[in-house]
Amino acid sequence: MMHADWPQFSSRAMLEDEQLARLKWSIAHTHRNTDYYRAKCDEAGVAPVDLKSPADLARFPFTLKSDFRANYPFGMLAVPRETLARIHASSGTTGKPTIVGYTKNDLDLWDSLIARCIRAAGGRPGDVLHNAYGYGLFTGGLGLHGGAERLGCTVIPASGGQTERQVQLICDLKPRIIACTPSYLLALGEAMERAGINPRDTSLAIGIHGAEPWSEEMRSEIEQRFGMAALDIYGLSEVQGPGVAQERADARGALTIWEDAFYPEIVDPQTGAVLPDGQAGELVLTTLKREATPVIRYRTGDLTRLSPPVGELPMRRMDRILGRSDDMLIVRGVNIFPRQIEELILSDPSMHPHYRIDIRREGALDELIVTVEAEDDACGERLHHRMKSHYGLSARIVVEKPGALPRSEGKARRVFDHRK
Ligand code: DLL
Repeated sequence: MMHADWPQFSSRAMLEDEQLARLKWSIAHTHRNTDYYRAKCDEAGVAPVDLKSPADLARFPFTLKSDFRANYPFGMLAVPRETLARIHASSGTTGKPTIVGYTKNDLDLWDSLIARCIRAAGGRPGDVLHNAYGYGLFTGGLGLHGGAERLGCTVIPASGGQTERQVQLICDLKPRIIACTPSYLLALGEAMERAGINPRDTSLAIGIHGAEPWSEEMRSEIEQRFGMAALDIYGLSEVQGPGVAQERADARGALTIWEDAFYPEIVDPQTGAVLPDGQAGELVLTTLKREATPVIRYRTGDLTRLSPPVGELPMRRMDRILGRSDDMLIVRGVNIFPRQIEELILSDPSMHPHYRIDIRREGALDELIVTVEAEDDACGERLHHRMKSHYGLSARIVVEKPGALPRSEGKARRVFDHRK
């Protein structure tokens, strides 16, 4: 079934024509209406007329998270403040939040992209969608909400928290779709089990999960435990919020980037050089349609790889996020992403899917401590061994009783680097 928000591009060439026109518009709009980006362009000696093909984009300066901070609160706006319909903000770890603005058109675009995401995940008009992403300044709640209404779903705006009550609502209102972080879904599953409900017996058939990294092993765990399809949704506040890319039910394993709204590049995280499709690096995004806070070549910090379109849509795909360039842990000279540790934990059925990673400096040496949950201690030795043989890392494994680690209501915080 076709939906009005579904991409209308029948060929790659048609999409690329549209992208080039949109790139020209977005660069000119940002250059004309923001001081910070015009100054960056002047310094780099480029102007909007220099963009003749998408390859020319590489000559334009990057936009960084620090630009949002330096221009707090309204310096990133390319439209008069009076024309904003809404503001979202991401808290960030230090200092001032990142402010993102939306005009009415930006909200309309966002709704249509989220409607596509839900459609691509297998949702359809008339479905009940339980939305447990946090409502408020975070983009997850209101972002999914608007798009779900746009598609014609019945939305339950549950937000995060009050987990027992959410379980009750799920049992009574029988949603077919649930949207929340993968870690909060696990917390909901445990609450169901505590209430004597097998998550497989609920009405849930589709999960739309993102906002934090989650491994393929975590996906299998969720799909088995809930007896539903769990699909990946990606996005970030600076560029819009959720709905930049979505894993389609008919093309699992990578996420389709809505390339008519966002132009993706992959760059070497160290040098910033553009890498060819297929090579892993940092995702850089340029907004093609956003009015209020357009961004040109925004450095997401997220590591992935672009792959060719598959199936009916001519849009490229990206691998599920491996991690962030600033998430990578360097422990005694070994580079490792938290997600790689998660893979080992989740592939051992005796360990529960909750963990915490601590890194401390003891004298001159880094100590890596991985805390897991299991019924008995024996798995600790196994994990220690596998950490050593897979990654050459000797970790101290602490085995706690199930339920000992705190559960998240939104984005899980699992890594604590005490060296910083
Ligand atoms: O997390 C937007 C969002 C809401 C995405 C709901 C999906 C669902 P921020 O709070 O700005 O925005 O955080 C953005 O979260 O740069 C990634 O590092 C991470 N992230 C988001 N989606 C995924 C995903 C929202 N599917 C940051 N897989 C991004 C891995 C993700 N990491």
